[in-house]
Amino acid sequence: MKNKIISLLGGVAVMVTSLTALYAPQAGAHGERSQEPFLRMRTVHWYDTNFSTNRVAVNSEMTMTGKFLLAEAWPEVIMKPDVAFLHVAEPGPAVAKVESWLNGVPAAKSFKLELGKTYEYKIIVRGRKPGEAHIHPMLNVQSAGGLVGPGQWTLIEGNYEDFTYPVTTLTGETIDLNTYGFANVVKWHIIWAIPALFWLLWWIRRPVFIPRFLMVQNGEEDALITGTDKKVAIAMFIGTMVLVTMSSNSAKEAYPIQIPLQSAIIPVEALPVTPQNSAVKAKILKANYRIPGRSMTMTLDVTNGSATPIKLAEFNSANVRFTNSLIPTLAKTDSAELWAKGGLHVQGEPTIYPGETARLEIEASDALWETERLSSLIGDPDSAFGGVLYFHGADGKTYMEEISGPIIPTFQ
Ligand SMILES: [Cu+2]
Repeated sequence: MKNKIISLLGGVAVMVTSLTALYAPQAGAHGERSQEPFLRMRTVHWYDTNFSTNRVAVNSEMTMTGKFLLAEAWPEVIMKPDVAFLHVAEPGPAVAKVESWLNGVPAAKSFKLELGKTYEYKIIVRGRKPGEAHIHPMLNVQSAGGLVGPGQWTLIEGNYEDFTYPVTTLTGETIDLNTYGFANVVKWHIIWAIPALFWLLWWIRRPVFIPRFLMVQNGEEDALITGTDKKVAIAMFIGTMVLVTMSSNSAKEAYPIQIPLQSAIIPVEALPVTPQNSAVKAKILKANYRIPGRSMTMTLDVTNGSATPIKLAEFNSANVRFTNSLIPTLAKTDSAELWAKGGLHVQGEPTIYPGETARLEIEASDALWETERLSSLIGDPDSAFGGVLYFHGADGKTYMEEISGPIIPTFQ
């Protein structure tokens, strides 16, 4: 009876396991939402993101441009962007990066960036693998990982076989990076695999582990390595040295001009601080996240140091844009953005006059808190939020101010 139950349970387990093989839904994203909220809310504030197109043919180009502000509230637990590299986040080799620029400086190497400063980037990519891909600009920070910007669904059309990546080397030769050196890589892997495999087989053809362990235990370790073993080892050593010298010589012959891989860190100047982003100051007095309402409330004092009346238009955090419900003219800026339209409610006098300090009670609510998995910030040992406030001035300019602070969850 007992055995019957066990075999029945076993059968069910096998069936369930095999059924999971039939259910393999398409992955709709590539992990950007699984990043901890503090990594998205308090590191890189991306804005003015623009993709030149959302359809790109294999071998044609798409340009991503935009700016980012590095948060002053950068989390203590991750490294500062002392070594940062501008790149693209994409699911597999959908596009190939052709060029990248940071504040007009070529971004082929890493940069040392400063917190609280603004940078402008440009990344040019080339369509590679046909299909639909979610593509983002990304800042890789050493030991912090990839911090991704807004993503756009991009259709890559054409044939994968047609992909080429022509570049002109410093010696004036034009090569296709997609295939360049591939045969050579395969050849040298095979050449090295032969002695490696021989050496492995030489030892494992004899009894391993337990018998050898027992021989060592019995004091017979001298019998483990024979005279032939020693001769083969010497031959292998000499052979390896000869092979290393030969491969080095053959590379020098084939490529007489060589330079090492470049790995320096380039200095780059941040964008100059404009009066727009220094004139308005905001101080957070209190912030709560209400779990059932999926809304965040903040009390803050805003000091208008500019010469024009201003109104709070947007709160932007982790690439989610909450816009003021009372300013209906605010529009979607691009197809990539996550927009909580009318998700920002401001209580109190909406206009702040020059020289005035006003207390604002604001509420940012939308299901995006949940769908973008930002609400999990309440699970952090250091529950804190960050973001950027955008004020619209009567002079037509936009005034930005970074905000951050602790946040307390409310469960009712
Ligand atoms: Cu994505």
